Amino acid sequence: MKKDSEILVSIVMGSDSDLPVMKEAIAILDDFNISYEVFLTSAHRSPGRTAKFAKETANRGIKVIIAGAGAAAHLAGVIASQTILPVIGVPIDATSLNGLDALLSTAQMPGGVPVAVMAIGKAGAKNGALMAVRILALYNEDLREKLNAYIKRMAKDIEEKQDKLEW
Ligand code: RP5
Repeated sequence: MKKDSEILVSIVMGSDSDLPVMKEAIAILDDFNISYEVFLTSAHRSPGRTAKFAKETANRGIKVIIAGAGAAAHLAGVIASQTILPVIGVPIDATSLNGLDALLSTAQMPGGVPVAVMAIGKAGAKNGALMAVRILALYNEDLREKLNAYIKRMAKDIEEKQDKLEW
């Protein structure tokens, strides 16, 4: 268990059913060796716990929050309304609307309370973590090098796939 002062990113989820999607974010933070916590709270089912978490994050040394939620997803927005930390929202495809509900609920914030919204589902969770890495890399040379290496590796992967492509 990491001490609070060592945790840079908080991954928050509205339900344990969001974990399979949010594992994409966890994998990226592991890759970049960034310390994180995973916190379960719901804007609707546990509003008091969510408010307490949001108000305490900045004082705990957390730098970025990634909030994943599905359905009428208010988690990222409610957290953003109670902290000055950057909040990245990940809409999760949890209902028969396939995440469109969560996308709109997360993105359509009123002016004054920003949430950086990613794509629906696993790509969004992965990009949420990569966005957190980019924010942290602003003040960290080592992370900048890792990010550049990650981007080069993606391009190389495409070239290698081209070489193996059969049609
Ligand atoms: C949201 O409702 C959660 O973030 C989850 O995506 C969705 C469904 O939750 P469960 O009914 O699976 O717990 O608040």
